[in-house]
Amino acid sequence: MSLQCGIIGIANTGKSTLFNCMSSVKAETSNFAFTSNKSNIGIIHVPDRRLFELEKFQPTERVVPATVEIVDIPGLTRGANQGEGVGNKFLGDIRNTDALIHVLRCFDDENLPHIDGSVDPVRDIDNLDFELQVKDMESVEKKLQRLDKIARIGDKDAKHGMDVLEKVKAKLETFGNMRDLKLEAQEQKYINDLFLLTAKPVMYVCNVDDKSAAKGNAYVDKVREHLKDHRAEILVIAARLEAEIADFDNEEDRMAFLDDAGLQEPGVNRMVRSAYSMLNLLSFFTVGPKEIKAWTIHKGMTAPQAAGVIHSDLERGFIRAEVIKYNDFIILGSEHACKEKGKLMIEGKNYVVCDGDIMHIRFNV
Ligand SMILES: Nc1nc2c(ncn2[C@@H]2O[C@H](COP(=O)(O)OP(=O)(O)OP(=O)(O)O)[C@@H](O)[C@H]2O)c(=O)[nH]1
Ligand SMILES: [Mg+2]
Repeated sequence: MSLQCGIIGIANTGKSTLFNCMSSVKAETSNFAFTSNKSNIGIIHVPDRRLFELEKFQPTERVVPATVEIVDIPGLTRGANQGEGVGNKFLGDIRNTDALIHVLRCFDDENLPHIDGSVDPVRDIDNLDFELQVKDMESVEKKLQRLDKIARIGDKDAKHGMDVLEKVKAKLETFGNMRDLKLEAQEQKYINDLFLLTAKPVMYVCNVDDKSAAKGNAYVDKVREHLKDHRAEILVIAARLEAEIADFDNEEDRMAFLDDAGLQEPGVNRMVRSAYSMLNLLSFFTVGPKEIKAWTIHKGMTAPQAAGVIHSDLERGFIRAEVIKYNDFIILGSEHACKEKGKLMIEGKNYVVCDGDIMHIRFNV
């Protein structure tokens, strides 16, 4: 279930700073544009309070959270599509990701000049989108030429493909992103192989000054206004503050610090959870004295498929799943109590696993 979420944005918006708050692998941060010259990959724990709630009722040797892979990609700039800055190479790194976290500079800092001269997150969104659109356009043009050749020798299917690609082209030419173009399933198949950059799901992180961590600021308002017709998620995070929070070893100090900033939890926790859900992932749990563990599956997976994530034998020899809903377990306090109250469900091969299901797989191989 190795899905990747890429952190993108123009130079110096705080991408690496955010990445470092989450990852034990550390990325280089600096206030010079284009100092970063490689992407950093980190396996990040998905914060899930429920795991620790479960532990209160079932003492265990270890608690294992779900993980997600996050890539910190160096800043893009105008002209990246032509290899400006270090851009070109990184467009390739973006292609390999499954979803994007777009970090926007929404803070003033005289000591940190913006590469385009002023702080304007809406302009930055448009600039970055444009770079990706140009790149997608290249992919589309190439495929159009290919299909044109086959269409000329009478291939009807190629003609259908060309019609779809022309639609895509029109979208990109008007500065649109593919994620906003609704295609039928039979149209989608003509572009799946292109892995278009502007088709990837995206969420926006507004990196604000410390004081605006809880409520946002005027830059954030502009971003919200600009994106109001898109269903994109917008998070407000103060990256520098997050870095200080991440530095505390002591949980009490951390809580006090968060409280001062008007926050209930670190913003990066929200960010990782949103990324997880944007990737269409969810967690089910296994709960026992050896281990309480969150397992990652795609939304829509059935009980045998989910069992296969634990071990292929469990899928092959799947007999049934015993399922307790997280809330029932927390309210009733034990598997035994859930059974007595009829809250332990016996589910078969077609059961679609829900987020928070506590599962016990019966199998035979
Ligand atoms: N004032 C202020 N400075 C910040 C904030 N977040 C990051 N910075 C500073 O901005 C500079 C760039 O931060 P990075 O995290 O390296 O930015 P980046 O987006 O990874 O930059 P590139 O990789 O070069 O694109 C560093 O000097 C950070 O200390 C913030 O919230 N407020
Ligand atoms: Mg960086």
